[in-house]
Amino acid sequence: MNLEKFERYPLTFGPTPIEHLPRLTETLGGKVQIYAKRDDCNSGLAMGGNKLRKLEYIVPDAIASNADTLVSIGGVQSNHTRMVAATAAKIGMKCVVVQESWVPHEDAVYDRVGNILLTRLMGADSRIVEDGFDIGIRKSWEEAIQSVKDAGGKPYGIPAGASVHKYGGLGYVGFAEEVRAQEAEMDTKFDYIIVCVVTGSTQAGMIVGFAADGRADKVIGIDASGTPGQTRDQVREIADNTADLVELGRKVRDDEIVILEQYAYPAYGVPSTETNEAIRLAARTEAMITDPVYEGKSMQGMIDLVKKGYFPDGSNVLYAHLGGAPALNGYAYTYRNG
Ligand code: 5PA
Repeated sequence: MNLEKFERYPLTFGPTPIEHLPRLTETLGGKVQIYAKRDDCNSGLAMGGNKLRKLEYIVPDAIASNADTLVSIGGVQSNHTRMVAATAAKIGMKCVVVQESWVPHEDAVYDRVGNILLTRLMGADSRIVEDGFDIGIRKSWEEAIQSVKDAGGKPYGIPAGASVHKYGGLGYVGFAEEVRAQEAEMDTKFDYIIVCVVTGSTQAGMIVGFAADGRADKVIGIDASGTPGQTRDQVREIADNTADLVELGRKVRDDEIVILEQYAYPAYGVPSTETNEAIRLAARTEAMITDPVYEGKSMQGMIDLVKKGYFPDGSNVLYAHLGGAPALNGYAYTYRNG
């Protein structure tokens, strides 16, 4: 495998810490050891998160294209558009982000706080549109790219979650290499990796990265999209493209793409009672903050799998914490009593 041949523009602090979660481990029975890899603490750029690993491999291409404006897309409380706005500010480009109405929200300040507040603060031109949830290539995004051209600018398009971008999967190949190095240092091996999946490049990158030592099928994707067929297809496409790029030397097998669909209910961006219980448990045992859209659902999935005995006794489970806490502000009413 060859990741080193790709240029990387540093946006993160470096390798993210792996920490043991002893109180969560004990609360869930103590038979499975739970650890977290803290990609939510990966950078000083506007609270960081998983998108920065991806964008590190995309920025050199954006700079080489002579673009002056990054153009991307997400929901109103998108973490990804916050990270694109941060990256644009950091590299001295302009930024246009389309914020689609992906979530049927109830909170009065949903479109003013959290991610979108930070995005606006960093100077991005944030455009709210009515279109509903869809992880694919969107007309609203293509129109935004065209609008930059019409105004005489040079756009560089980054699709939702930086996922179907040609280099979108590389960052999380790097995650797998980082975990292997940390395992050697810690003298610990992780038997399973838990990851939230929506637009797909985080898990697809991990699958390719962990395929290198034969454990891609131990990357357990917890779907939070509620459209798992489309997410799975996108993971497959990105994994194939990324495997070619880094010269994995073989195709990713179907059984190496593990996505559990049963935790995304009732809908993308809407937490269930069980999601909220998982968010509270992680907060109250480890002060580890997860959000109702993404990480709360993967936390819910991991907790349920531990309780059901999915992981054999003695397993070490690594929860990939991908960020996303700013969105909690858009759910102030839901959590008004904690
Ligand atoms: C997101 C995505 P993928 O999209 O790479 O599958 O990652 C899922 C994910 N955790 C997991 C957090 C905190 C995330 O932000 N967020 C999107 C966004 O617009 O923010 C791309 C959907």
